[in-house]
Amino acid sequence: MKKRDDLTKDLQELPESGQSRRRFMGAAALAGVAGATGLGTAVMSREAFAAAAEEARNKYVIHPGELDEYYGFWSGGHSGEVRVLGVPSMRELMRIPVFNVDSATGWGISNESKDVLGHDNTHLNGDSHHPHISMTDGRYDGKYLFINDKANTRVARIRLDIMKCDKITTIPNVQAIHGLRLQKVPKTKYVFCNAEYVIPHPNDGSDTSLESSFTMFNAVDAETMEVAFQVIVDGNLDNTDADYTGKYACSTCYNSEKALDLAGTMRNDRDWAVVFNIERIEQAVKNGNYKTLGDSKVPVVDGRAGSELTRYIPVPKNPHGLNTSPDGKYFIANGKLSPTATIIAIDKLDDLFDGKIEPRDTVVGEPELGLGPLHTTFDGRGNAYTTLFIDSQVAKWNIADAIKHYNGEDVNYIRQKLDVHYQPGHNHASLTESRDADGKWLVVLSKFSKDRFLPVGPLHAENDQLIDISGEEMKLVHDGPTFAEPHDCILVRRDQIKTKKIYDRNDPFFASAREQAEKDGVTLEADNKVIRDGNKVRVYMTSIAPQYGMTEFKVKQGDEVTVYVTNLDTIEDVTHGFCMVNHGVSMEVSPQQTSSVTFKADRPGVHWYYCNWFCHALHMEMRGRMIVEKA
Ligand code: K7E
Ligand code: CUA
Ligand code: CA
Repeated sequence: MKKRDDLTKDLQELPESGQSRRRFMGAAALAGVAGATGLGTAVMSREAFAAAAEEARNKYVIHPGELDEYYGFWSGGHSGEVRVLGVPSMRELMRIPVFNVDSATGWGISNESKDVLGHDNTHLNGDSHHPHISMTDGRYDGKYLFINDKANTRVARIRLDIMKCDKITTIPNVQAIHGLRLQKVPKTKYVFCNAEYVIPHPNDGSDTSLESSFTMFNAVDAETMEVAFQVIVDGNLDNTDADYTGKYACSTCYNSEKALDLAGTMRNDRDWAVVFNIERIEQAVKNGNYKTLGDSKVPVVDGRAGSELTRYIPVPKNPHGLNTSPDGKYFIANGKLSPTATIIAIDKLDDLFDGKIEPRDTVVGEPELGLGPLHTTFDGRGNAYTTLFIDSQVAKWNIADAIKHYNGEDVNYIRQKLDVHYQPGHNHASLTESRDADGKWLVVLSKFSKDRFLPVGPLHAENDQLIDISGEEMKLVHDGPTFAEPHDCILVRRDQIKTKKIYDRNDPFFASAREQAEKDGVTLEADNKVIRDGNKVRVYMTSIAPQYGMTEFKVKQGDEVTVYVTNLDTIEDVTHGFCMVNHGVSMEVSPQQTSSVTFKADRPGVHWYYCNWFCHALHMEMRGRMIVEKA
């Protein structure tokens, strides 16, 4: 095998001389389409360049009034949210607040969002990394999107029909949920998620030693959002993915050393990928072969070395991403500190669990790709695309050829390396996590943008790049700045998502408001009433553009006031808001939605409320007064 440096030089399709890297980058978005011939030649005529640019534009520009072919769901990293983009235009369509507080929609402020987040409001932040869409028989079914919160050890579910978060579960007994993937077959019964850090058990300060510390692999029931089981593992856990039989999930571990310091985490030449036998785990739980930890009732099984529930496959140093190929054949563990990716054959796992072969016998390839392989994605045509963090490149390689090479054949499995800008984390090809992987678009989430956009101070945007992978060559067609910090995204065909245009009046999202109204003898859709219940006051009002059903209501100083607003408009897009001035109160009320918010009326006098979603020519006039009588 050639030395890595030679390989890289051979495969660099970009000339190192002739034009400066800086100048190249400026032209890259347009010139990408010119491919090897155009770019590889130092001189390209102005006409050829313009023609290439025009071709590129027509391919990815969605003209005004046209719709994108794909929905993209982006994690928002430590912004705590999820973003919806159209692909290939890369235009942001919506933001879905999840673990964060959002002033516009009132997420974290309204009662309906607090029902989801928890009314104690203990956390205002989150760190969402991995958005994944529920599946039936290995295909996106468009029902839910699940996402992890590393910051506060949670998993959230978003209903894709209304694009709102409807459930959040805190995973007990562990810290920092990172890798998250879904069972693909026969359907998404479980949300698999990795807790990254080891903690002592019990974690009550009595013992902080590493000997009593471990972490766990977790399965959350996708419908109930309750934790179905937890599996104790050796080492730690990073990323995960599931197979296409429903039987196995696999996670990477970068800290087999269980080290506390950086150098320690790099001590071993190999860490591992741990494979979970879901059937056996379910059986163990059914047979009562589990324990519980602390106050939690979640069944905990032991999957440490020697267990029949897991197998540990050694892979090179500090692996990161773990990706299942869409043909269902392989788990691919990305090397990070090793320039390799490890190809694990899923059809050998039965034998591994039956003790017929050794863990490394499941490895059928270990291609050398470049420096810092983090995540791999697929085009459904047998090629894989791996981000190289340190090299700032995406390596396109052929899986079958990598396997041949591993078996001693003299074949070159690298198809192309493309510069990205800069330091890519995840990449994601259209429909890649499903049987429908269609190999059209590749999104690369670059962690650094440096000089790609107008400077905005020391804090930089990141750079999400769009690459056309429909042909033989990868072609960069778009740069898009994003705010902190999308780790991952998922692209689904637009017909795989069916959204509601207006709310259904029986939507469970505001069922608690309906229940309370029924107890108060109030009809949400018709009544404008103030109900007093001790020092609790419930104000029910309707809204039709551009008016609230009530332009004034009276309460007493010290009352706890809950305002319910029901939007009677039935016209798509006519959303109202409710903002109580100087009370930190704001919320969205979309057509046919009921929203509510609770606050303290602690200051006597006049307090204006107004509609803060532009709804009508007389939107400014949509307002009213809360009169607070002195106690
Ligand atoms: Cu690589 Cu959290 Cu998926 Cu970031 S993880 S990049
Ligand atoms: Cu209603 Cu603005
Ligand atoms: Ca390690």
